[in-house]
Amino acid sequence: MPIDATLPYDDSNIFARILRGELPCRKVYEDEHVLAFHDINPQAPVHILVIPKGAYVSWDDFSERGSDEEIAALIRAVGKIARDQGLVAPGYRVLANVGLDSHQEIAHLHIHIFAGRPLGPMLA
Ligand code: DGP
Repeated sequence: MPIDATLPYDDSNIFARILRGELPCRKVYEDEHVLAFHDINPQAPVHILVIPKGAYVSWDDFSERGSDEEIAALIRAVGKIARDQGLVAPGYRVLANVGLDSHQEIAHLHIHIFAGRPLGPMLA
């Protein structure tokens, strides 16, 4: 079920549980502000989720309340992960769903990195 991105942060969501170590993940990258791991239901040969360690519902919430340091860390991490995974030359897609119409399902900001096959034109 898609979530309403205007609701307050609820730390019972799956990614908060992964951050607390209560659920496993296949980790790709971690630093002070960021964790990245493979998506459990990949939509492409490479499908990585990059999340801030701070408690943010969505890109909207993060862009408003996140510190400049956290925002820089997340954006730099996405670029670094893509470079480290060798995705720049073949190409990759970065996507963040926000709220109901986008079908955001987990109420903790996550950036999708898709790669590993031609991804086709952007969805409307
Ligand atoms: P979105 O629709 O943007 O909220 O994407 C949520 C993604 O999260 C979806 O691609 C599947 C993934 N996902 C859901 N539950 C888990 C989980 O427990 N572990 C991992 N690694 N990914 C999950």
